[in-house]
Amino acid sequence: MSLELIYFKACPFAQRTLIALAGLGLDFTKTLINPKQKPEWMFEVSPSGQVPLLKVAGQSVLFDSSVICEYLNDTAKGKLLSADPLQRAQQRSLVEFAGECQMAFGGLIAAADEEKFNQVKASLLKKLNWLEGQVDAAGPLFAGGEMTMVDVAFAPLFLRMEHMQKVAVLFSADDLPKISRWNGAVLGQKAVAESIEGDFAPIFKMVVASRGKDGFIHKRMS
Ligand SMILES: N[C@@H](CCC(=O)N[C@@H](CS)C(=O)NCC(=O)O)C(=O)O
Repeated sequence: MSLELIYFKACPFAQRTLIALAGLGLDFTKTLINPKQKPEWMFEVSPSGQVPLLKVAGQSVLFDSSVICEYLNDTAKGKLLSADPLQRAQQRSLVEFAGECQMAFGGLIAAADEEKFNQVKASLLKKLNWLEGQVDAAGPLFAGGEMTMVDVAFAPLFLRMEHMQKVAVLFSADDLPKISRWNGAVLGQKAVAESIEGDFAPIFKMVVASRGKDGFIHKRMS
């Protein structure tokens, strides 16, 4: 069955699906869309006009990264999600939470000045402090040695946080030791590396220039 991923290069939600595809070893094709020139057909298959989209067997289209990742896992009979209903639901909750953290991170990029940046940072850190208590004590990944959907969902955020930390400190390894270790382990995963096309630094720069033009981070990067 053919799988075609429709995506934007800079989209963290699309990156989740790329990680799942690579991690599960599935064959697929990619169709890159320019977010400023979305083709008309996108709105026919996606009510929000958002990526990622997954076209299955050339006809059925799925939208929303968590749904796509779950479908990919089921199709490949993967182990990214637990077979136990309660554990699976807990993983799904964390995938949703990863989306909330990602949105908060978007607020850092958009922050107009340092005061706003610090406000958004405090709210993101509150979420990360809670998350710190959920991470497996032995690691290296969220729930131990095997990659799960929780790792897949947080990987795009960790990649972006790594680039943000080069211009504005969010937290140190002493503040969030388990997350810091987990972050490093996730970014070291082959599937995560494969989901990044070339150097991510210019992609991050482009996102900052477009979503946070003349804002606190944009000025620091220029
Ligand atoms: N909940 C969605 C969010 C997807 C999303 O926010 N996609 C953004 C790019 S990162 C998008 O397509 N934005 C274009 C738009 O809203 O017009 C998912 O997980 O797939």
